[in-house]
Amino acid sequence: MFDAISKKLDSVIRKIRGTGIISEANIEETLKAIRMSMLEADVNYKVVKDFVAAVKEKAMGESVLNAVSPGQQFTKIVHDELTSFLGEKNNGIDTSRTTTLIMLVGLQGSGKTTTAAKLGLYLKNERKLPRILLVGADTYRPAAKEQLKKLAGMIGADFYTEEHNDAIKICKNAYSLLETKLYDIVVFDTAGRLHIDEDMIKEIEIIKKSIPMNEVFLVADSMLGQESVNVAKSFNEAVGLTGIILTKTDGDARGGAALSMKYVTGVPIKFMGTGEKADRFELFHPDRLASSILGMGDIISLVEKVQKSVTEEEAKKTEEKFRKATFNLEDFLEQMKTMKNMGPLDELLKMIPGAANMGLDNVKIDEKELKHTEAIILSMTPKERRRPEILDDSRKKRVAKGCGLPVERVNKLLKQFNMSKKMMKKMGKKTRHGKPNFGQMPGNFRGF
Ligand SMILES: Nc1nc2c(ncn2[C@@H]2O[C@H](COP(=O)(O)OP(=O)(O)OP(=O)(O)O)[C@@H](O)[C@H]2O)c(=O)[nH]1
Ligand SMILES: [Mg+2]
Repeated sequence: MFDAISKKLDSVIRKIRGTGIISEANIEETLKAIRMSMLEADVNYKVVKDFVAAVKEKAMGESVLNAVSPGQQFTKIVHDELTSFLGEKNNGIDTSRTTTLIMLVGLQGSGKTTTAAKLGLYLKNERKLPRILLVGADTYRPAAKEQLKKLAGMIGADFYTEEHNDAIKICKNAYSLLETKLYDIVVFDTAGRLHIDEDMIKEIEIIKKSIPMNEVFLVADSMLGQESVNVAKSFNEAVGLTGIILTKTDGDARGGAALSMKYVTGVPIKFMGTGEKADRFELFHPDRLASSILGMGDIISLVEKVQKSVTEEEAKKTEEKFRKATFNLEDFLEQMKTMKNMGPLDELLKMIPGAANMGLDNVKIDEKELKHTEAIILSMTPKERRRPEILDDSRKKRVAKGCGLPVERVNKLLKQFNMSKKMMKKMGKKTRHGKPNFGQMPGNFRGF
């Protein structure tokens, strides 16, 4: 859903990021392009206005730093503003209490009942909180309680409701169950209306006052468009929201309107629904979205993936080797093995910043090539692997024969190795100035 806004802003920012000199004219031009692309992505017009004004003010007011290019500096300003637009890093929900009480509110059909089950399943799996109670407090729609009961059964949660129309009483009685039974999570599913009306607001106001809710989440349909900002505002003023859950992000909404809710209300977007099934539910990552919008690739995911396959200590050792230029073919081989454990290379490539830009996102890495590289290195003596420079013509011939590949292939590998060694050394140095620490990544993608 956020692809459209990401692509549009990315192309605008990319243009200016590489710019060495920034004049008032090209700032104006870029701001205009930002404004257009945000409006096209359905971002609320007032939000766009504020956003652009804030970027402009900072861009004009900041003195030029020597260490980075003006384009980079400008990108940083946009990134900061984007973070305040989308929100800071998000952990979803604090579940450190004995019992976490969560109330879901929202318009009719926004996805509250489905989300009650999704949230339960998520907390059960991700937080290892097995004792879940879902409370059916929608007394307006006839089939609502039955729907929730079924979902509760599906996710292995308990269900509570009463056969009358007093939603407040149902919630209070459900809460008093806690005196005798321990639950980790209680989710209260409330009724929705087509439009925000007084009765509905009053009901959820009283429920909220009667029970010490830890979270009040607005469940908002991302297809709602521009109206979503007003909806979020009204609910927030009435009951004080602690978070927003965006549903139906798998649809074709442009996303901008939904994202505007956070900027207008200050209430963070916590989770998003990505499909009808109970497991189609994820934490919302504003920081990752901001990075991907600015074409930085899903660098955090990449780093996490790398961290899983390689310990910090190993990474440090590798980096040290790069810096001291003692990195040899044995390390190269080790590195390759680590990379193999990280999954398909083309998937990793997609996550590298700017990969799409370089046309790398569709590159299929030939696993056969990798095997050849491995075969060549394995045909070398340990001494040759440690000191590739001793490989003269006759040694190369021997290696080629040993692995059954032409000498040219051996030469190609050595050339690649030398190039990547040089490049990694350069990147390792940049680390000292606080630039991206690519040196810590064990995979030398470009080397193959
Ligand atoms: N594709 C998709 N469908 C969803 C998602 N979340 C909910 N739905 C669907 O949206 C419809 C409405 O969901 P409900 O959970 O019944 O919505 P509600 O807010 O409880 O509705 P009321 O109780 O009538 O106010 C159902 O058909 C759900 O399957 C989502 O993330 N993606
Ligand atoms: Mg419902």
